[in-house]
Amino acid sequence: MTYKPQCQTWARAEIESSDGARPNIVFIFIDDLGYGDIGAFGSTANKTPHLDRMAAEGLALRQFYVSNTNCTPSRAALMTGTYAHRIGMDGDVLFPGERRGLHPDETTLAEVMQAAGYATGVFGKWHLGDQPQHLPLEHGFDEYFGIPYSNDMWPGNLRGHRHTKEPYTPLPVIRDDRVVAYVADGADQALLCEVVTDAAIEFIEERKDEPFFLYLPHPYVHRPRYARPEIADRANGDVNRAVVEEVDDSVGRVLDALRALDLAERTLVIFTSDNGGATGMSMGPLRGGKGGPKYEGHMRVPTISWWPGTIPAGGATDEIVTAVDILPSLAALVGASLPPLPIDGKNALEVLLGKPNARSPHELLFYEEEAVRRGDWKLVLGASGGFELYDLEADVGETTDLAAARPELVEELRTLLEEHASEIAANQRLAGDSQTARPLIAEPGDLPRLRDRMGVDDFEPVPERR
Ligand SMILES: [Ca+2]
Repeated sequence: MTYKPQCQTWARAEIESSDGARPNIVFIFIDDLGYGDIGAFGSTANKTPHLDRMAAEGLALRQFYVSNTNCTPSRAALMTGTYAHRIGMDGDVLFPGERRGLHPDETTLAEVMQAAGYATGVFGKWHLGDQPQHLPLEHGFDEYFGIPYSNDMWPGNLRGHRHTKEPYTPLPVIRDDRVVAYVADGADQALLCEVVTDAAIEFIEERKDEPFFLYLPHPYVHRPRYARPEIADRANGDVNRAVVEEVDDSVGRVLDALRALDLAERTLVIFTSDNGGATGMSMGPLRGGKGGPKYEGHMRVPTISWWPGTIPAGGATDEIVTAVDILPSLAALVGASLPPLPIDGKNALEVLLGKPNARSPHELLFYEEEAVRRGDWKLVLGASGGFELYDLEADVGETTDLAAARPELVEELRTLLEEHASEIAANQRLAGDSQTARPLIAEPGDLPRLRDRMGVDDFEPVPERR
């Protein structure tokens, strides 16, 4: 990998759509999907024709990394272009009624887009704080529909709250800033992919005449997994496969909606996952999965960018792009200002758009504060409890630890990692803190079940086999 300095913001004329309009942006963020779970990234188990077509018409980013190995910090980094640790959003995920949330002084990608005149909508799982001051409408989104945190934080989780062991309060479904329904059971869980897709498409249709930023963070394929019978049947009863294929359906519906409205050539769509695959998912050739030491499978995620007429069809790149680069890259795309507080991401727009000879803006890649990559060399605080050294060019599966053979390189990379951790520790900012925090709903009360709100009849969902 050759290092080149970050490119400057592009002149507006270079990034306009062919008809001169500013491009729309759609960012699809799957929960816990692994590197090897879609056909375009080598899956033979899952049928993902829409994602395969998206890759055939767009660009596969084979070395795209999220910044963290679980939901809350990964989303915080994506939304702010800043390492989660720097802004108090690292560590464990947020739980219902928690005081912590994204600080109001942080600038989100949605606020960047809003300031540039974009309509903004988020449909799906937020997970950056469930208190009123932490919800999406307080962070730059005009519209929101979805669940405020993970779908396993509900009374159906009989183990209770991970820390307090208390039973969970009902899982709310929120429209804008109001709770409008709740996820009552497995049947409601089985509708979560479709319901957020419906809301996203409605947003596209309503906002088709203005530039829009659509963020679609799917609650799927996070456990628990349930499927409607017809979708489970299509996947031979394999619910892990069924939920991936339903995500593929969702992508197909979104791209079809853009085509039908004649917006395909003026819309950049990016598809990726928030962290490595959870149990039942595949990392392909990579080691690891959700959580745990920072092996490639924990943080390298299947990523596709698509913009017919602008991104050349059928390409692939091995240039490194990270989730914190999305904010500055999209700000450059639309000619927006960067946040006033320092961010960590760099402009990787040329790589995202598949420009010939585009280069990664990263000389070093940090995997939280536990691993660092320079070129193809990677030092990781591994499962052994000590530092392990891998040559990713020869050994992408991180099977052969070369630390003992290259002590001087280990020391050099370790120093870089320590400097990185020290710099963040010296420049930390606070998370938001709600002193009146409590769960959004204590009981369902008069709220409808999700399927009642959607007008769907009762059905028997198919659960994941344990
Ligand atoms: Ca996740």
